[in-house]
Amino acid sequence: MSGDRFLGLSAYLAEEGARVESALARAVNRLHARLAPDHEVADAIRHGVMTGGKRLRPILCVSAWSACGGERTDAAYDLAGSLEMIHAYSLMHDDLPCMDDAALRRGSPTTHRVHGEDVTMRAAAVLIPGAALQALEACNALGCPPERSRAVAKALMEASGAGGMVGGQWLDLLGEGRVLGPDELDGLHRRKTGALLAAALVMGAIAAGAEPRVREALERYGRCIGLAFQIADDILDATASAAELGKNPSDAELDKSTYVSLHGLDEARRRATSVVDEALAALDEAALDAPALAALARYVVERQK
Ligand code: GRG
Repeated sequence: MSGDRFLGLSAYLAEEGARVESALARAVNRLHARLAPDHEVADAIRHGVMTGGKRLRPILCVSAWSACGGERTDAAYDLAGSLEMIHAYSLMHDDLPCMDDAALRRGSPTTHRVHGEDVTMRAAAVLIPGAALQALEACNALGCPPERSRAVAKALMEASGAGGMVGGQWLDLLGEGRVLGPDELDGLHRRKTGALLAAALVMGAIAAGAEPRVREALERYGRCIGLAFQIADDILDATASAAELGKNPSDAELDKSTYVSLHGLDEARRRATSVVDEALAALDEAALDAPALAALARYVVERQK
């Protein structure tokens, strides 16, 4: 679906979501083939990757790839799926008793509640190199020159690692039971949630060979929607029930600082709107015909789960 055929966000999310699901099913099958004797781990991977989710990161990646002139082939969705594999591993680990000790995720029992802690830890670990390999193989299939493939894999691993998601999670765990300052909270979420969301845009742009000006604008867009996404998450956490969100426990129950606890509900809403405006301005700067990316920026703060 190219920019000029954009028929609204609901249709877009449904169509793109279905193609992401197919890519993830291919990814899980590839891992299963490699893991043949260890069925328990394979089943836990399937549970962690295939049980629901909005698939926002891969949809953003394919949207950026397409906005930069890439064709929506299966390989493009395989590339995008690598982000969801990292996201899925992080949620499987995040839900473990040694972290958030969650019983429910996406309206279903968490992976360790179904498959046990030890199996879940191993299954999630398989997804990390699996995602890096999948990103590289997808770049090859897309015909990317080697330096582009390397840059894509680097963007994925940097966003996932100590300077990104894992580092942010670490700060999050250290911050439990303590009131964080506004800069600390921004820094934590820039890493924990924002880095992977921004990488989704950057990976799509790099793979498509976008010029630096466009890539940088998409990265700025990604950072802004990363922040907007987290503020919206905190607002939902404070205003919706566990049943509506399909997850528990809430951040308040975990004694974590949030944008709502720090700034109040009205100011959190104002900030979310303001960073979405910044994201839309970044898109304008890039002069991309990308109605899907504009609609996704609004969706990030308007979503109900
Ligand atoms: C060893 C310190 C250490 C960390 C391991 C567990 C971990 C790595 C990272 C956790 C990162 C994490 C939980 C980030 C939260 C991201 C987030 C806001 C998740 C919800 O994302 P959605 O709304 O979820 O996109 P769906 O269900 O739609 O996929």
